[in-house]
Amino acid sequence: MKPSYFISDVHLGLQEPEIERQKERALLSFLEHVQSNAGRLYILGDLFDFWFEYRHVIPKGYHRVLGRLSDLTESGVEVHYLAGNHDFWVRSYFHEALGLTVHRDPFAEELGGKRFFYHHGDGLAIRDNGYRILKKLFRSKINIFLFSLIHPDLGIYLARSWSRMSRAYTSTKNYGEGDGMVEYAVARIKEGFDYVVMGHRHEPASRKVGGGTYINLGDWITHRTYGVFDGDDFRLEQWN
Ligand SMILES: [Mn+2]
Repeated sequence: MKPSYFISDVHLGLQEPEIERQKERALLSFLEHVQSNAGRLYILGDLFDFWFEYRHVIPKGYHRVLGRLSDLTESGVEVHYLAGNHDFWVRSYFHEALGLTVHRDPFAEELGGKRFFYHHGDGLAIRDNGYRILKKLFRSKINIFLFSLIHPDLGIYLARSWSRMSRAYTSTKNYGEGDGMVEYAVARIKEGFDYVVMGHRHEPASRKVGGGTYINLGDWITHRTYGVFDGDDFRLEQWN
């Protein structure tokens, strides 16, 4: 089988323009590598620091990455995109224009005879009811509709400021072992999954637990890590 590649938390658009250019260059070369080697690519959330898709408008500045994703699917690579907490508002564009398979919720599948479970990783922390309420508000159809009526220049400006604040806030919280992700993975592994793959934490991790493996893909802000599964082994590597 052709290997499958996994990334998460690229957070395109988060940093200063010069840093964003470097990150984009690295991501484009990674995607080129994926195109010539992979059977599948999994993007497990927060590809963008903020993405909102209007009926007729998409955020500008990402055409190279979007074009490369479209090249991937055109050349026969299956691309799965699981929406994260920063890019939940994907609508039909990624599927209809770029050919990706979009998942809004955690999903499972069998890959090379192994059972995989994918979850972005948000909303699992113990005592994080505040976030769980916010998540319901952000995902509510009526709120999404109301937000879509704000002019994009204002809407995207507000959302980007909010997104930065939220990230600054999240990074001051240290959930440590209480981030709920390992516990969640252990529960899925008990149900019979071999691999539970997540992002969101921005800290790469690969840990054997109870006959399975918990993977955290890290991020592309500081680590530039990705996962690769060739049918036998899941490896976490760094893209240079
Ligand atoms: Mn996240």
